[in-house]
Amino acid sequence: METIVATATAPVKSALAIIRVSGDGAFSMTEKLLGRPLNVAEKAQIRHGTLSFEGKDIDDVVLLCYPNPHSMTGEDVVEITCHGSPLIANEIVEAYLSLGARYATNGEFTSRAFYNGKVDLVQAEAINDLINATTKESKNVALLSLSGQTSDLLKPLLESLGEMIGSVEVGIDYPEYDEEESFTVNDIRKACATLRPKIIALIEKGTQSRYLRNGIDVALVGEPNVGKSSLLNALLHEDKAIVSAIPGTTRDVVEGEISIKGLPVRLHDTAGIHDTADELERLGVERSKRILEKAELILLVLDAKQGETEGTAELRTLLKSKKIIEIYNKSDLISEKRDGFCTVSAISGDVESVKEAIFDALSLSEDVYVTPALSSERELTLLRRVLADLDEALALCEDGGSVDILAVPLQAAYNHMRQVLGLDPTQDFASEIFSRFCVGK
Ligand SMILES: Nc1nc2c(ncn2[C@@H]2O[C@H](COP(=O)(O)OP(=O)(O)OP(=O)(O)O)[C@@H](O)[C@H]2O)c(=O)[nH]1
Ligand SMILES: [Mg+2]
Repeated sequence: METIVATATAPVKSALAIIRVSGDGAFSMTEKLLGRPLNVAEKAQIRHGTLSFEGKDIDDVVLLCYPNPHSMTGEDVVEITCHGSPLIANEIVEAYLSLGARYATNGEFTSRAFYNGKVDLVQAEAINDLINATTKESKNVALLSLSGQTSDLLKPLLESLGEMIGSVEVGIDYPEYDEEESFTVNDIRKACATLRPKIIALIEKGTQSRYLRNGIDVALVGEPNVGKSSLLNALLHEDKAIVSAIPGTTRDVVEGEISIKGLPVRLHDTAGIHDTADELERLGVERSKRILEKAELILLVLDAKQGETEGTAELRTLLKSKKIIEIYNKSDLISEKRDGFCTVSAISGDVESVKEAIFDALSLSEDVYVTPALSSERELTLLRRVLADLDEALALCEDGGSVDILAVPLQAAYNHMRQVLGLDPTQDFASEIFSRFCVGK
């Protein structure tokens, strides 16, 4: 394979930097820069020395040499640890480029690992999740996927579907042969009916885990002056959004992120939604409406003293397809709390119940933190297709379809399941995934 090179650490001053080289020329190029043979045996070896190019020393480095196939990519790999100056790291990369290596594209190290069978697609995606995780809990779940535990959820289902298809095909190809062994329509119906709830459970678990992995967008919405920005600031413990007694203070969407029991929650404070002749305010209201579309959860803020207003009723109609939590703010101005509502005082910082309400609204099960799940959009889309294929097979069973007609949706379900693991790697979907990685991964 062509030799690729990239810096694996961020281009900032630090104690150390790491450069990664992978491919057929990884060892020979390194030997040229080191001025002596690496003598890499069967297992990973450590070397140290000075790298120089065209008669000039670049840096004293430590080299980790991994011979194929015992490396991350499955190819010969050298990881160079140098002093952490971006200038040194660049010089080393340039030296390899001059010797014929090519700069790695986004995610190319991981994609080589995938194509060389070192990781499946679920594990490859987990590498990206692990690095991008913003809470300890989402990092832990990514680690489970990387270890292969997530892929293992699917493998037994894939096997049983594979067996079913195998025997359906025997029945089609050799109708006269061993009738005992081949599946009848009734057997297929039973097998699909057993598989179906398992796929549904995987989708449900994945959807929940997705919240943990990607976080959720929560919009603070309400009439002007009810205290949306004050609530944002109280939740963030930060004086982020401007607060004033003048209605229409917030024009732009103000954002901040908090972690609620490890769930990354992105809060979006919006302009008070109402009809206004003020051009700037109107633009703010439009922007707020766009945020409402993408938010998974809405905090509909009301002024506890004012209570229900016409504007709030209109907002509720506008948001009827959304999950809403109603928050009565300014509880310090009323003498009695409203039962059954989330009543808070942003000004006094008493907003813990809002965090609890956000968490409860998602009904996350406890095990979402500790068990693996197929939770990327790609994985969930494919699982939904598997479910649709099984439903089609079941519908054909009901219609009295023959075994050979049933083979079509069963094969489709099988292929979609294999695609989750990347077992039929086609350039298209795999390369789309790796393009989301950064260079050096
Ligand atoms: N007494 C009391 N006043 C509050 C509370 N929260 C906010 N306020 C006051 O209400 C006024 C409006 O607060 P903001 O946070 O700017 O309200 P908003 O909903 O963001 O307003 P717009 O951005 O104009 O839509 C300010 O004077 C705040 O000090 C509260 O819990 N109690
Ligand atoms: Mg505001």
